[in-house]
Amino acid sequence: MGKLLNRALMVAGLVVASTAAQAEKWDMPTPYSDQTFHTVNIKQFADDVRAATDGKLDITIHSAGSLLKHGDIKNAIRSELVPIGEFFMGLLANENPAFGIDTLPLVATSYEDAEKLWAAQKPEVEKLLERQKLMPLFSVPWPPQGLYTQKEIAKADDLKGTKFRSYNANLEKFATLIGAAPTQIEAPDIPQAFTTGRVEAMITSPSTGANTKAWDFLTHYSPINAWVPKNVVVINKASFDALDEATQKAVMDAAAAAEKRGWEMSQKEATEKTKVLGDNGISIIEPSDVLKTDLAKIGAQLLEEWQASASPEAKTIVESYNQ
Ligand code: PCA
Repeated sequence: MGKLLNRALMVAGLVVASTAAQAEKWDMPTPYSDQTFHTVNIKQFADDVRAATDGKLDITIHSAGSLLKHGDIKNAIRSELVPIGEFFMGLLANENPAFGIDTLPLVATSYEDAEKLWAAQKPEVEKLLERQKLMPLFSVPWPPQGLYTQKEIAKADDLKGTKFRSYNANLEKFATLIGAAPTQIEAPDIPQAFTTGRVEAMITSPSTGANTKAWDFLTHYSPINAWVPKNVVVINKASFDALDEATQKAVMDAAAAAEKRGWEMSQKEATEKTKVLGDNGISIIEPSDVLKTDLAKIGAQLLEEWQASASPEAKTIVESYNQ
């Protein structure tokens, strides 16, 4: 809008209308529901950007896969169908193992390790995404992943033959190695998949268990803390470059705050949501030594297979993580 016209509008008292006309409106898809702490966090991110830019950049969150299917979000950002979005980083494990290293059993099982792993992973993820003209803005972990079942599991063999809900390639391999039958199901579809009998066990966080009301269809939870996977918020580089400098700074500042806040929220969730599971009648059972040993063996086997097919980027991550 021309300066003169702008001035005329101001004089006419139409400043609000003129600001609204200049506002950049962005749609931001996420596969996860509104109650999910990641979604609460990105809504705060959008609010922060809106406040810092006086409404010039107005980001609308579309939750639970309502705008785009999980598997389509990354490519939609790439083609600028949407400028920004959130997804499960390990969903790209098939594209490059570097994206899925945080979904390997027993590599990083605590928040401390997860933070170290992200520090090692981030430069490689940045490089890989840059080739697609994408930029990671921030990444937030889910609470450590636990085992949900319809009976008590004393050893890995007890899972043989179970129909197992999966969310990415590494979890699928894990389920196959324990002799279960994996099926890929998105988080919002979990309740229906269980009630219709498509699946009967899963590995996910206390957050997703509580958000999907796991007590309606599951009886046992075992905090095996197998891995600490992450979501990532990715932006299209051209969309970002098209913003003026002050707006770019607002986005980067809000992203840094969201990453910090998200890690804190995740840690709080781990305790709070485990309690919610128990309060709603799920038996929370510490894994037996036998089960732990079984899982460690399967984890080692998976890691070996993974290393045999690891990309140069993935190898770099492992080396820098192990240092
Ligand atoms: N919840 C998501 C990803 C990992 C998690 O804890 C899910 O189950 O799909």
